[in-house]
Amino acid sequence: MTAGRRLCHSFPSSSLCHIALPGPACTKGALLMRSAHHPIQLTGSPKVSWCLPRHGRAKQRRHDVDGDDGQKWVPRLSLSPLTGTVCFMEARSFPREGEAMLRILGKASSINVRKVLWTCAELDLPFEREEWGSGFQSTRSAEFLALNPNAMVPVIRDGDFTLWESNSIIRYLTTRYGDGSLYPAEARARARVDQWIDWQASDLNRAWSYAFMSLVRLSSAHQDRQAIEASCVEWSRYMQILDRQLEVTGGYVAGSRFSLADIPIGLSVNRWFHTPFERPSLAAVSDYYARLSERPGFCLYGNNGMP
Ligand SMILES: N[C@@H](CCC(=O)N[C@@H](CS)C(=O)NCC(=O)O)C(=O)O
Repeated sequence: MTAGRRLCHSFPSSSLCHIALPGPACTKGALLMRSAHHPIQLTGSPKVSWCLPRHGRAKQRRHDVDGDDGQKWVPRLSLSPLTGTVCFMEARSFPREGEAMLRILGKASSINVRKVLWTCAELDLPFEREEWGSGFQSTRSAEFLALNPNAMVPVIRDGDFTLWESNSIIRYLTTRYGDGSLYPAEARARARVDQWIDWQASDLNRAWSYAFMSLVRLSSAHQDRQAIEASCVEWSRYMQILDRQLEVTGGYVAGSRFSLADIPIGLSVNRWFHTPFERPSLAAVSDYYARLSERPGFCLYGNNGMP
């Protein structure tokens, strides 16, 4: 899927909004609507019109739009975090008929692939997934190594653009397809999100590595008792840092609202709860896990029984 032109409309206070899609523009597009307190009317060429109920809440509906110039458009509505009403809308072109959809290469059991899958769910981004990695197609094949010389999943192919490294992929997808709410553009807000994403990939990941390989993967190369103990102690120490952060925000890792950082961190918390060892009790982490479990994307790809 490739991004095309964007139309953006803000309408903070009007009670009836008219959005003109560029015409002739729509063919088999989808109108993706979330909840709204104001009626919204979309008009396009050919004419598209649609109204949301005044008191609609947390609804998500798709409507096909037919057009005639080979382009698809996806209007999106965003809600104001303060009022809960629609405050912003953008329409984005889908690829032309016959263009490739986003491809994700990697097995669904991989924590790094699951970061990408959950991000797509948060973005309502359609994708095709192919099974690559141990147990499936080999990442050591010439075909795969040409995409990622590290022989690791995930890899994405977005049209003619190939990218590896899970955290770079989720940043790319939210930058290209998001509306700024998951991955803010403002420098300090973005840096705060990046800080936790990088912390997960470096310190936290390194801390759990030996214990996870031993206790979950049952690797014969990871059975040294002292090394397991040391890894568990270090992992717990980092989780206490996370617990203190969550006590401060009272919500999510980078602040009071869900952000891109919650995807790698949420998957890590899921791993913490699914690894069999004596964990210290961390109240804020437990509350956070419950909060994340209300999100459909996390239920599908995070808290789905896999460590
Ligand atoms: N830093 C990489 C690490 C990727 C990674 O470790 N992938 C594992 C699966 S979680 C892998 O590809 N293992 C080899 C295999 O399954 O064949 C990323 O974040 O994308």
